[in-house]
Amino acid sequence: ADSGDPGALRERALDTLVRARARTTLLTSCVEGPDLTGQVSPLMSPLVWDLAHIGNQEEQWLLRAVGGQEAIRPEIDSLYDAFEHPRAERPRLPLLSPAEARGYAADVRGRALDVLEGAAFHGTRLTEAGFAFGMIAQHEQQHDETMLITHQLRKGPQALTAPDPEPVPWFTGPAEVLVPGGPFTMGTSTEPWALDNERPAHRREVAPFFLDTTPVTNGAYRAFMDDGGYDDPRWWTREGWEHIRRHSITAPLFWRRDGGQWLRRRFGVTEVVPADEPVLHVCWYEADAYARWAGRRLPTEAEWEKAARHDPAGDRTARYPWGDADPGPEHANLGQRHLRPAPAGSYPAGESPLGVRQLIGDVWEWTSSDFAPYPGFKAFPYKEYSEVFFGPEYKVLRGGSFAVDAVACRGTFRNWDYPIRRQIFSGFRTARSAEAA
Ligand code: AVJ
Ligand code: FE
Repeated sequence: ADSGDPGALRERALDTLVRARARTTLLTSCVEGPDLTGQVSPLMSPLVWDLAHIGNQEEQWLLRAVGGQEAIRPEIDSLYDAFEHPRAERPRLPLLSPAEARGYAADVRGRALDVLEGAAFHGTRLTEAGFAFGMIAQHEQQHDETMLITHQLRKGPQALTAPDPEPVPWFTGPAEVLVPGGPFTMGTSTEPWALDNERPAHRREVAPFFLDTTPVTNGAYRAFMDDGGYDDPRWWTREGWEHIRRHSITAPLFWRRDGGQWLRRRFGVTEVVPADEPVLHVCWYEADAYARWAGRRLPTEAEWEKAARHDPAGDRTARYPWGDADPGPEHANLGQRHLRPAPAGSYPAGESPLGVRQLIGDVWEWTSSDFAPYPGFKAFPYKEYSEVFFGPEYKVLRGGSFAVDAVACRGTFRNWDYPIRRQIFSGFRTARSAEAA
């Protein structure tokens, strides 16, 4: 974790901002022309919108709020305000061109690094431990993940490459792990760059339950499909059933049947669906239906976090399943190092004290929980990050995916989306309550 040493904080902030910008640059320079300015789906922004929005958020928080500077181009704020313009209408706005957007983001970054140079890391909540710099690096990385989703949706030849994760032997450990009941500490009041919805730390009672050791694999999901899972209303909620019928959904997004096998399109390349990989691109309704078919259920958000952070030996709650160390390549598949999840059972060094694997990285995991504030929640620094989304229409996802950078991934980190969404890098694992003996 961070020391309070300003030199170390400055270096960490700089390193994190530089890493984010390298990824943004990669994602916005491997395609050109209409692939930057056009729209692949009404669900997504043109890549050039994300790029200038990243710069605009950085300008608002690091230059204006922290640095006390005047707006560079106040007239563009509204173009890049996510609430003023829904994604579907963004390609028709008078957006900055790719060259202008690059120039603007680079200009803002240059000035932001000057602000960082002279920043104090205490005094206000925004600057305490470099919070604003961490928040802006997380914001950029979140948009980098969004842009990677846009790349996955894009038709056309491959533009991105990355090495595959290490192959591992088929996982033969126990299918599930018993998480003992009792209270644990959920959320955080001490993680310096944790966002508002992760706060404050509070005690949560969780009844004993069993949790899958690994995320549900494509092979396991195929068994549900082959058993007629998509044709049997018993497994689906009413809304889920109506949704898959209306949209003729019969397989995860990007899958296509080819004779006896299933193929999927992955960043411009078609491949046979690998049986041992965590299932990806399923919506909450599909995850929930699979779990019911399997005689199980999705874990609650509190169950997920307890499995990821709580060590029953000593009643300790850690930052990550493996302890308090920042994520390294041995712990988890994060940061777009690979363009796919690693096989189920990978990363033994990242397992929890109870032996649960791949809670962090690989695939976002749907939970059964609605997105709601913790007791004592306070919106900070703006209501539009979390507060306006609280309510039953959003489901919580946990743990991050291969497309999430370590700066935006913690045992406490909360993501949310509509239960119909599946262009995101979403998978799941299942749970069951432990019966009282
Ligand atoms: C937390 C991923 C739901 O992408 O809508 C980006 C993150 N907030 N800019 C989103 C976010 C403002 C947010 N999610
Ligand atoms: Fe944003």
